[in-house]
Amino acid sequence: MKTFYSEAHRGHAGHFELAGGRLVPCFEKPVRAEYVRARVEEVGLGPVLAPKSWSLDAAARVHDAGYLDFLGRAWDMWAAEGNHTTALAMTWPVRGLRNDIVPTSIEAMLGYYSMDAGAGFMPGTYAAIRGSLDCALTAAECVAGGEAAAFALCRPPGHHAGSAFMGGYCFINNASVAAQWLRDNGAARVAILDVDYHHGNGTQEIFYARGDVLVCNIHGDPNTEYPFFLGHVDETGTGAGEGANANYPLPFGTDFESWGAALDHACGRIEAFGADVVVVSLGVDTFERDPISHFKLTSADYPKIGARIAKLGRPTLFVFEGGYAVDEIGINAVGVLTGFEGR
Ligand code: SP5
Ligand code: ZN
Repeated sequence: MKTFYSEAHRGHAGHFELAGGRLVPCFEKPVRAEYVRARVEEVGLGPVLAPKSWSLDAAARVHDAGYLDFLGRAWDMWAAEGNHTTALAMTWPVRGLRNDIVPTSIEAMLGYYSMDAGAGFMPGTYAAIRGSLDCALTAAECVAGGEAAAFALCRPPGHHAGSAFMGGYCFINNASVAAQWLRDNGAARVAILDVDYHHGNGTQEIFYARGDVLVCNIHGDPNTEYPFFLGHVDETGTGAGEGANANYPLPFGTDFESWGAALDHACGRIEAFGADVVVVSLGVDTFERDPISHFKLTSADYPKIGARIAKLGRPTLFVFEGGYAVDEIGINAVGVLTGFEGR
């Protein structure tokens, strides 16, 4: 299968993030995409191609216009105030504060348009966001054009980004934009299967009231794991979307036996739904040695994930999300893809 990769991701290189009350080096760093790309080449998965350039029209189908505008201006506004390092939010409009007035200063806008302090802006961040989006859309176009599968090697990732907020290293929800683009270009029913360790709260929010896009998430139990405030089993969709959202929260220490049973169940849902195309939010932070996660999948398990998804027999778009055990990230992510191809 083809891989789409944009060099622009390299300019999104934050220095630090807040974790455990300290500033620590960013887990989400450029070398992640480089290792995955190197592994794609090493195993001969297929060509690694630069994506086409896309306008924001497709993104605007799932994201708020003011939010997209903010993404394009955030770094310049931050730098204009004399800042030189990562732009991070620190104040949020939680319960009891007003969120009906879009603020005008960069410090306020960072909080207004984010769910946490986990998505920082650097000078090259916006170009990286656009390059990541371009990868998702160009790969979606391949799948819509009749290819069995394509891999969008997106960085930054996307699944925590909601219609009007960033967070968890994510800015534009690449998988959601691609899913909507597939809906707008011939697919009547789309399934999103999110196998990243963290619940894809942004994806769930975007499609929660929609019956034409099934969202299935297998993830760490939100009672104890980021993003904490979404991802419980009782979230099954609303209105026309009732029954079109499925969450599989699993406890710390989950191994492939239990994780694979959840995957099997989710695949059953996708079959019953009758998806025309499957979008996989492919995070590999389920790995036993991931530095920020608590599942116990091994490198030998990833090809089995791909093989199970292939059994669905549907055109499949893989969109890269998380995974922070940098040494193994290529083996694990590409393991899913080679497993899908049956080799
Ligand atoms: C796309 C994706 O996987 N985003 C994940 C965002 C996770 N943000 C919370 C990170 C918490 C890190 N805790 C570090 C503990 C290290 N011992
Ligand atoms: Zn994750």
